[in-house]
Amino acid sequence: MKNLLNKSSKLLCLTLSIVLLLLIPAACDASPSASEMTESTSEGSTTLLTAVPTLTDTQSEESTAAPPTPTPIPLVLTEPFETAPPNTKYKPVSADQTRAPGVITQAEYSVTIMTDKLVRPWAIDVLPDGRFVITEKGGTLRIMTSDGQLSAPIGGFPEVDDRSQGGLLDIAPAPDFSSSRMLYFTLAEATDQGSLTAVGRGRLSDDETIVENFEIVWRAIPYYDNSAHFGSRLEFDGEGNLFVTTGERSSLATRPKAQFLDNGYGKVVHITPDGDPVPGNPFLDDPEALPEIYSYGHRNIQGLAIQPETGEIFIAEMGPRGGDELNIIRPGGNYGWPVISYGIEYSGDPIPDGLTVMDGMEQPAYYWDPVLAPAGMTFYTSGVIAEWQGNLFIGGLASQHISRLVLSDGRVVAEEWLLINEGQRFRDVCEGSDGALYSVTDGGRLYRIG
Ligand SMILES: [Ca+2]
Repeated sequence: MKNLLNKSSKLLCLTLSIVLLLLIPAACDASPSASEMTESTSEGSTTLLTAVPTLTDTQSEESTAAPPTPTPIPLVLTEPFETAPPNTKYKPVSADQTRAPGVITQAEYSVTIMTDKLVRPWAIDVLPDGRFVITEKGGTLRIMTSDGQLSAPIGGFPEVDDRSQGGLLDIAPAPDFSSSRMLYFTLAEATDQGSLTAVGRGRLSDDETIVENFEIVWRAIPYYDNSAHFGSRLEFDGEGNLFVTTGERSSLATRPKAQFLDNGYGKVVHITPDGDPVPGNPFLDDPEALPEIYSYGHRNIQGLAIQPETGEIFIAEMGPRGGDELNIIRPGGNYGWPVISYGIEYSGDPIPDGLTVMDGMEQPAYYWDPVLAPAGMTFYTSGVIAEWQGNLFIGGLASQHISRLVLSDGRVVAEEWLLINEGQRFRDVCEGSDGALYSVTDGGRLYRIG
């Protein structure tokens, strides 16, 4: 293992032109007690490994104990991290919609490369026992222990289209994994008719050498023969159903389908574990619509995270040249693509009429220009690094850093860039049971940050 100290704090402090102190109540509702949070900034992580409750522990605590008093977390704000000129001349609808003030983590943390032996990893998640499950794009699963021991590749999947942006994609252990051993995946299913984004599931065998009885439960129809914009992410909501994200398959022929409800392209869908529409879905009464659809008008969604306290659904989607978006998903919402966008074509042409706002279409909560190329993301819930609590961490591909977003009432109040000197495309981020962040990169690395 290679140990790297985070030096970005020092570098950025030199560039501080303005230091503001903003007091924001910590999102403490489902977090460790205020005293645990205070301890966590001054004590070693070894002690805290056992002090930090899991989300389940916390939720059960909530039912018996009074909510902890919110602790003010001072944010040291700086100039925005982004200094490059934007690709477009578009203006945000509000000043906080892009280029938020910079913020710098005050707590000390270390950055460790746990392994560099992964082969095109795409997603990382955590099992109830704290071990990590990691998908590899070519169609294999790996398991890693908290001390970095990596399993052999685990198979059992159908043929995936792993060209370009396809492959075995996201993973989510079933909420009852401890008893069922069921794992859920998204993948680019390869067939003679072309490929599509699919949701499948299988059981991790008792000896952990294969995913057994794999079956596909949902397909983002129709099939199409290319290898781009599959999305996708999936995550269980609080009721045991799945939110799943897709992409619009990139070509000029398929792009308009994001605006129509008769197909699975450029959508957030809400399905049961069997792949059926969830009762209450917004388009159940529309005979023209796929009943699984929850929101539409998306381009290519590779980031999904459900806010653990409010249940709000946050997604990050790839924009074209400029115009990467952070969206908070409203049932039935039209998120605009390809009618409105804060980006332009790679050629420099507008998309298609240079519109960024339209009645009946949702505005992004936040956008990036130039792009981050946002991939997997997670909310940080632990109290180990108290100032990160409630923040959203997003892996950046083109940008080659991890973006930390500080949120307040659904708005981005500050953004920090982490791991800016690693030269890695950060594909997914998750929170470990030890309260550290873990991230896999296209280069095959798994980082521990905490
Ligand atoms: Ca949009």
